Amino acid sequence: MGNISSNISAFQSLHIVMLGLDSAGKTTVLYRLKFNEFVNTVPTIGFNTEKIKLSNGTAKGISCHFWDVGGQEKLRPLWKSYSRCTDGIIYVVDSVDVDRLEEAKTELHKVTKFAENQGTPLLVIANKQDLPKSLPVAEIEKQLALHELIPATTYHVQPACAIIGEGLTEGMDKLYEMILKRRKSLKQKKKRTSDLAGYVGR
Ligand code: G3D
Ligand code: MG
Repeated sequence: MGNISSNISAFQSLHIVMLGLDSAGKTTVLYRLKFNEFVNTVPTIGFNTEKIKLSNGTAKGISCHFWDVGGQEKLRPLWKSYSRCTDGIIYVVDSVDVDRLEEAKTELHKVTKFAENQGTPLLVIANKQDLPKSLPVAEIEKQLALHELIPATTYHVQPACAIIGEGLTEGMDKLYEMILKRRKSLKQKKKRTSDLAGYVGR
């Protein structure tokens, strides 16, 4: 891990966008990560943005610049520009809102298909696991058809309860791990291309 993590300096921020249908719990996740406590939210009109130094897990000390974009239908056209060329995408799902899982799936697949997002690591947060009727992670994964995402997408599904913060450290650690792996493989690819160019140029 030592070699890989040295690729992200203490002065560099990861750029992370948080998407998901309205009321999934995105803003609750954001402020839970920032203040380590529950903050009562109001529906997001536009976006919230916060720079947060992660305080737990293997990603502890890593700075992240989060963009939490409103999930109401009229705001979803904004998702394309906010998710462009980010280091990671967090997609928050309300695990109880069974009626809107199909809609959540459609919107997620749309986002991962944008050319600039291909290969961007994806953390799906199966939120509200504290509620009695919440669907288990395997069911969320199935209903969102994550196995049908374009092959370049690496993803992890994390059960969570944003209100008490359960699952968020594990989720961020997984996302960080996927981001490091991607950076490493992009670096290797670049090196191979330049080695090849050098060889051909001889
Ligand atoms: P959004 O930013 O995705 O639109 P919010 O969602 O963060 O504003 O949350 C929407 C509602 O879901 C809020 O309740 C919030 O407290 C609740 N919520 C968020 N995470 C959880 C969770 O893990 N468990 C439970 N039970 N509720 C959660 P209100 O009542 O303010 O609408
Ligand atoms: Mg919000």
